[in-house]
Amino acid sequence: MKKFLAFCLVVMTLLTIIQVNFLYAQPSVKDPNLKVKALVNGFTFPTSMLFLDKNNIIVLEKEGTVRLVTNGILQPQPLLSLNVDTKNERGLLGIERIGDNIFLYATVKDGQVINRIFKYTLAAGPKLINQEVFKNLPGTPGTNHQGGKLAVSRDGYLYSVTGELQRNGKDQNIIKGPDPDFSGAILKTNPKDGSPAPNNPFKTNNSNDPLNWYQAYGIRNSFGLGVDPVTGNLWDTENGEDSHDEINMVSPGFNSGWKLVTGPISGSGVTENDLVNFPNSKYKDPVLSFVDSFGITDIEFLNSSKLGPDYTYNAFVGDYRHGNLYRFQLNPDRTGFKLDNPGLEDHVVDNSAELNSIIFGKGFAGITDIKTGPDGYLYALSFNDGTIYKIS
Ligand SMILES: [Ca+2]
Ligand SMILES: [Ca+2]
Ligand SMILES: [Ca+2]
Repeated sequence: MKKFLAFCLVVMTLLTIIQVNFLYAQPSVKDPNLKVKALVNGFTFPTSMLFLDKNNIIVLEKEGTVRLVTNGILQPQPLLSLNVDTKNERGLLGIERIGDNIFLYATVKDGQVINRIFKYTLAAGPKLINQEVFKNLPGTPGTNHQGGKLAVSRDGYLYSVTGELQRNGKDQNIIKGPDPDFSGAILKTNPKDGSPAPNNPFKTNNSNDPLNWYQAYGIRNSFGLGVDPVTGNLWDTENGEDSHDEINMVSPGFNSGWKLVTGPISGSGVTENDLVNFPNSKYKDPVLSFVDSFGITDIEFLNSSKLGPDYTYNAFVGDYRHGNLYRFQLNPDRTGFKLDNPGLEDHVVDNSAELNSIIFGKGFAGITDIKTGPDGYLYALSFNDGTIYKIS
């Protein structure tokens, strides 16, 4: 009987693999000089990845497992298994490295549900040791909009983003709402001790005031942070409620406008005076927004010339629902995109013709992370087929 059950399990696993391969077509890229191929698969709902060096990649699975890929092979033994809350968008979400420290962003239960940034020491093996609680962030009441992406500034500080969590405070541009509480915000933090980065835009007299850590607020939800390697500017992506996913350049003090504004403020029925305006804050329209909301996810600036001069330092953006990878060249001062495709002069993607004009690749099963690899090629992590794709 046991043998028969084991046999059934094998058959079911094989059927699942066949079904997954059948459901998700092989992705492709438009440029005939480039190709996309699966580097490694077998992940369960992967959310973020980190290249440790040219041989090792760490991949996070939403359910709390930290996986290691060595020389293209997924190692059976996980680096770590965290006990995380996985309801809806909660889970193990973001990873970054600063020097010998690895930071992980995860939703955990500690009395109540919170988002927590853990700090580890990266040891030989590789191994993650010396777990510390680096920062506690809110995780309720919303089970969606946890944020979770991490990024490293050019001057070595840690960026993190937490979504609005269905809160209604000053962070959400509700003037009479509760004071800032780390929701709907992008933070810039000293990786050594968790203190605010020294040049943050909102300095207050109360050292416990969350505003001390802020780079930006009025963020609805973000699945993407990216640092432009040429300028050091931080960019984010945000998801709209039922319209206007956004791509933004995040200057220090940026107010993205939620929950009074998504997309351009001109169509929102409010003015900048209706928003919560902290001293040194600045509302700005998105560099580009999408009338249709389909889950714009990660943003990466290709930090290499390996795909040819036309692609060097271009911005690549993924989405969840269509499985597309979009590509943008930047304007001369790199504060926005070169938008000469017909219909994009209004900085809004209104229809499928405009959308098609920015598609670089398609057929991915929900992109959650995009990275420049140590070899200079572009890598995309695909959520529903659990695969890392390489574009070369
Ligand atoms: Ca906005
Ligand atoms: Ca348009
Ligand atoms: Ca990324």
